[in-house]
Amino acid sequence: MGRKLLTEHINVEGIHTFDVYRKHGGYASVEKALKTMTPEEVVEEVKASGLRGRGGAGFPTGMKWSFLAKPEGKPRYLVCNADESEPGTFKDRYLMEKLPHLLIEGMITSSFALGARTSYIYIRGELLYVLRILEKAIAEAYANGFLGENILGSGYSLDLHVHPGGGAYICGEETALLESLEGKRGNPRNKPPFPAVWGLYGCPTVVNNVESIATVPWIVNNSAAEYAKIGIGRSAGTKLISAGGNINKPGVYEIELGIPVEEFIYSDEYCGGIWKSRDMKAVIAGGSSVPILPKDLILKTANGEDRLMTYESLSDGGFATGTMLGSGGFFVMDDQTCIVRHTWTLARFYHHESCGQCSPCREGTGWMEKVLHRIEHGHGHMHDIDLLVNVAKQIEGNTICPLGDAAAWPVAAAIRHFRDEFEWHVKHPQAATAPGAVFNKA
Ligand code: L3W
Ligand code: SF4
Repeated sequence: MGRKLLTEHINVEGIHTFDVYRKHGGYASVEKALKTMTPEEVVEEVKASGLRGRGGAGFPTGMKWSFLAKPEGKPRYLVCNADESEPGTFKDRYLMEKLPHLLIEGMITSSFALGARTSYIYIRGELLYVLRILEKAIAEAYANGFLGENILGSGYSLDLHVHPGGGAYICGEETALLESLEGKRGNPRNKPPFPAVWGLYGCPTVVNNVESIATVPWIVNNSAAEYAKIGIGRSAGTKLISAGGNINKPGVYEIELGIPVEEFIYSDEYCGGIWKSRDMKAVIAGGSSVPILPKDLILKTANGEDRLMTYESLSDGGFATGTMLGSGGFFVMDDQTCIVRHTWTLARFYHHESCGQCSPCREGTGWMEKVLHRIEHGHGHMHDIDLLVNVAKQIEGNTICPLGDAAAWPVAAAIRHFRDEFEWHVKHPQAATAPGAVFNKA
């Protein structure tokens, strides 16, 4: 059994309540940090742990914290990005629903480290029931002296608010989130300046994912050195993986970074293999925004070694032969899955969610969706396949925020690895559009 740093107590009855959480060691990091450490020492500890952002980009958390500007007379903010909307990703929802106090504890300890006096959890609007759970837990934390004025007599004060989004995927992008939190339309800003310099209301702000913040208590309680021992190299610690698709045991798993992908998919401790004893066709390893890989490439790296569940191993060889750990949305497809239909569905999603600010994304996502629709529905031409590759290339790297890349990569990767499936749809429109029809190489 791998180590569980976040989810060790997740199934304890009543763990969502303050009393039970406290009995299981909850809020110890707040006591330790506020009573025995300086904010700078907490930042240094997180930096030394090697923790990387768990929202998708994997940016070192402690480094982001140390970039936070400290101008005279301006407040600093910590904002938790709980706008989990990435298709295939549902680990933050699980964590907040089951362990709301873990996130609140992480918010207090992290806010102390950053010198924030007001902090926010921006939660996906559709997760209204989780918002209620968090609000109740926050009220308990206030009632027990862990939030509000002069926490534990330390002289440090913090107010924590939960704010629901309005249902737009783009508000998971950190600067769109900040715009939305300010009450405006959630349009991403140009970066730089990064939020660490110009964030909420023009003030220095750290935006961190739920899982990243929930990891801070363990690091403060057990030390950076202990955390860095878990995992492999620059992929330290554990990671929550949302496992879905055609597997026997879908769910959220906390894994030690570094286990082989094959073990994750086929062992009974995790996904339990492919359902109905079918063969595996492909995997999206890090949420819908990352390149899809066929079976042989998800199990082995470009050098023929076992591919591991780490940031480095999953991206080995670049996008030609690798993918990304991303947000940890691990989606497995069996041999009965139609890649063309799957790609069209994703393209439809990104087109719908594009905010429309930049033309390569606004127009390009629409074109990709239309062309994929006609291939999937039996009206495609052979040149449409290269047209898709071309449009994806025009989007990639030419947009304000990563949504453009996120829309382009899955299309480009699907064609790179499954071109024969797209060609089959064009050559055999009637067969391809028959209900349940799937191209099968064999
Ligand atoms: C200060 C600098 N701060 C970078 C900060 C930056 C941000 C973080 C990472 O996209 C990815 C995206 C999705 N001074 C800095 C600096 N920072 N340089 O570091 O920044 P960046 O631009 O690499 O990424 P991002 O904009 O945060 C996130 C991918 O994640 N993804 C999406 C997941 C979606 C969810 C969801 O629904 N909630 O998780 C999945 O793979 O495509 O590539 O904080 O400010 N010099
Ligand atoms: Fe909006 Fe797309 Fe441009 Fe991002 S890339 S700012 S979603 S139009």
